[in-house]
Amino acid sequence: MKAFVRDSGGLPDSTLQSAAIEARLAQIEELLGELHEWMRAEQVSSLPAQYRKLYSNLITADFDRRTASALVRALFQSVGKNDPSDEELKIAAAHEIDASIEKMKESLPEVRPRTSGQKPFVVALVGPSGAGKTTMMYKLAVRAVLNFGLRVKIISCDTYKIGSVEGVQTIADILSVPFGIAFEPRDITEQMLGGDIDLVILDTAGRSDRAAREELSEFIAAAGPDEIHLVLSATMSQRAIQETAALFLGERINHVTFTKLDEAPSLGGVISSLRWLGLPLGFISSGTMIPDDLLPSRQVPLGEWAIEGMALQTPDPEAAHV
Ligand SMILES: Nc1nc2c(ncn2[C@@H]2O[C@H](COP(=O)(O)OP(=O)(O)OP(=O)(O)O)[C@@H](O)[C@H]2O)c(=O)[nH]1
Ligand SMILES: [Mg+2]
Repeated sequence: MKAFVRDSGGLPDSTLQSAAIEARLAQIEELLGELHEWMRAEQVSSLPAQYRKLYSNLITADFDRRTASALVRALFQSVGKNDPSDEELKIAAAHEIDASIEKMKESLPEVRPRTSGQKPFVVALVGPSGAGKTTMMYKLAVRAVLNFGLRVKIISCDTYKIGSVEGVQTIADILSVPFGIAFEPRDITEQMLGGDIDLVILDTAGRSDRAAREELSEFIAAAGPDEIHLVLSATMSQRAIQETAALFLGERINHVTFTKLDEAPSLGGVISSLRWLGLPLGFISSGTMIPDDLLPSRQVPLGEWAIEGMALQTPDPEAAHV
């Protein structure tokens, strides 16, 4: 037996030592995390009762502790001396939440008509499966046509699922929006040729295995998007948002667009994750009506919805759903 080998599993001393150091570091990290939590809780526990109540309401609404504590302390700094009523505090909290979130300046109104040979403005949608990308593509297309008079083409590079191509064909026909299907990245370039398209909305497949992500990068490179939205569902847990976002952050993402706000029991997770992702909120989708259930983030009173609950729209009986 060699001198440096111990009985325990036959591992060299250096390996055992670094494993021990790693375990110790993990312990210290955990302790520091707990200490931070405790300090945050202490900072909140010294505040007047109405702020503590607001803090626990935010936690119940799925805000993470860091965000809830930061919001409540900022509120106390700004309105504390006025001794606000519960109602005033709620309104101030809604404002504070909105002010703490970056919201995108919508680019569709700024898209100019293209002349022959000019590349269209390209908006790409990426994200996990079932997040609502394809639905968002239709909504954005109809919004761009109806509100801004743009000549739009939708291009789908999701050719994996049975029926997905036929689905796009059918819905694009119903909505009277030209469409293209890209089986390979180079198809995208061909689909964008011609001077009669101002805006392309690119839908991608919601697969997240490594091969699929590499392929996604190739599609994105071929499309050269002006804007990439990471589409996430507001019903996802913060942990799922964190892990999913990590998978897609290799792409040059500009905005996070949230769907299914109508199905989310609370919005604390959406707001907290926007803060730690550090990306501006793009669009909001709150149902399947086209295009009514789509709002650019600057028109969304997210703070009010988070505090008071969302006012659901009265459904338009004439509206198309997807
Ligand atoms: N309630 C609700 N349902 C939505 C919303 N957006 C999309 N959906 C529904 O969610 C389901 C999935 O939407 P898709 O648009 O197909 O999702 P996707 O991201 O394209 O999914 P993959 O193509 O599988 O990656 C569909 O049944 C949509 O009707 C929304 O804002 N609210
Ligand atoms: Mg899809």
